Amino acid sequence: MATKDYRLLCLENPLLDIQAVGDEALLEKYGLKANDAILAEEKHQGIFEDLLNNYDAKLIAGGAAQNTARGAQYILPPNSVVYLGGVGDDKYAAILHDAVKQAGLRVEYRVDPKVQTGRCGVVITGHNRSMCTELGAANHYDLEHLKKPEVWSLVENAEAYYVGGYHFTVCPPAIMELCKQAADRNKPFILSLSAPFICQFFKEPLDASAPYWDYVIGNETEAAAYSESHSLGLTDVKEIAKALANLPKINTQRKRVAIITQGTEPTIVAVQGEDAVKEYPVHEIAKEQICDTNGAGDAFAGGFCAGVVDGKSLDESVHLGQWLALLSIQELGPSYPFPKQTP
Ligand code: 26A
Repeated sequence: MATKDYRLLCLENPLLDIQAVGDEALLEKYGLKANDAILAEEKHQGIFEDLLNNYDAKLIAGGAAQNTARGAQYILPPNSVVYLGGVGDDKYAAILHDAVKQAGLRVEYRVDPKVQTGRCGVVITGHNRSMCTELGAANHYDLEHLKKPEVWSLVENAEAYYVGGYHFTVCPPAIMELCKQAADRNKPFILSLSAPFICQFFKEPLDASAPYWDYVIGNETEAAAYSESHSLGLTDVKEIAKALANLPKINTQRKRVAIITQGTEPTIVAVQGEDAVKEYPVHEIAKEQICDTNGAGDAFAGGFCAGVVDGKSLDESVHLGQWLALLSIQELGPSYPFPKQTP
């Protein structure tokens, strides 16, 4: 039976990844940690050219939630996912358009002709990835775009929302609009914590949205950053997941679920009001089969969202997430294999 189109609506920052295999010296030159995500400062400005000129960098469609949106669309029937964010009018935006077209993802970009499309320098060292982002036009996403009739009708039509926490640096009011849409109409709202710095430095808008989270997804470092920035005094990932699941909630028709991924370690899932925390071991894969881990977490979220939108059980949704993450780490950057594989 045909279902409704564009059931999942995603919002965040469309970026072009400039990704290369780097080394200690490169990380040191720009003061980067091996595994991190940060906003570019003055001292990082040269990194994009450096990666392109000296490290044979590849240009790959990125932006965390855009990767998730492509991932969910990879699994769901055609015309299931729509993605919102801000881009410029340049060759980088053209690359993004090509990538989302190939993925069958509908995008409604706010185009700012005066600002460059956002870039993310990705330095791969072993199984780590260090990301340094200059948001550019992505930083200019605004409520006005969200409220345009043709965009707002997509918001109203959607049956689930996915927001990447990175968007708290850009337009919290747009996030809150989606939160309220979800709660008012009992639709699931899914949030990714995205990066430790969001929990640390964007605590206020993050916390304002928390009562609306039906699902909150993060990894172990984000969970730890959340615990620390919120003075929970917890270090055990399971305990942090439980605390997240049991934060106050506005829509009481859905129990909140907190999902924490931990790379090759089991995925942790806590459900509001339930004492037991579940662990889902990840499927093993030979080290040689891993290309890089850039986008693994986004892929997990993509598979998981596809499950939620499709009415799958929590167990099945977690498995879909793990399955898609496994496919993604075998590709260059946050990508999925074509021709398509099926779960
Ligand atoms: C605001 N920041 C820092 C960001 C990002 C980001 N996406 C949105 N906003 N910093 C890195 N990324 C994306 O994360 C993906 C991997 O999870 C990168 O573009 C990369 O594709």
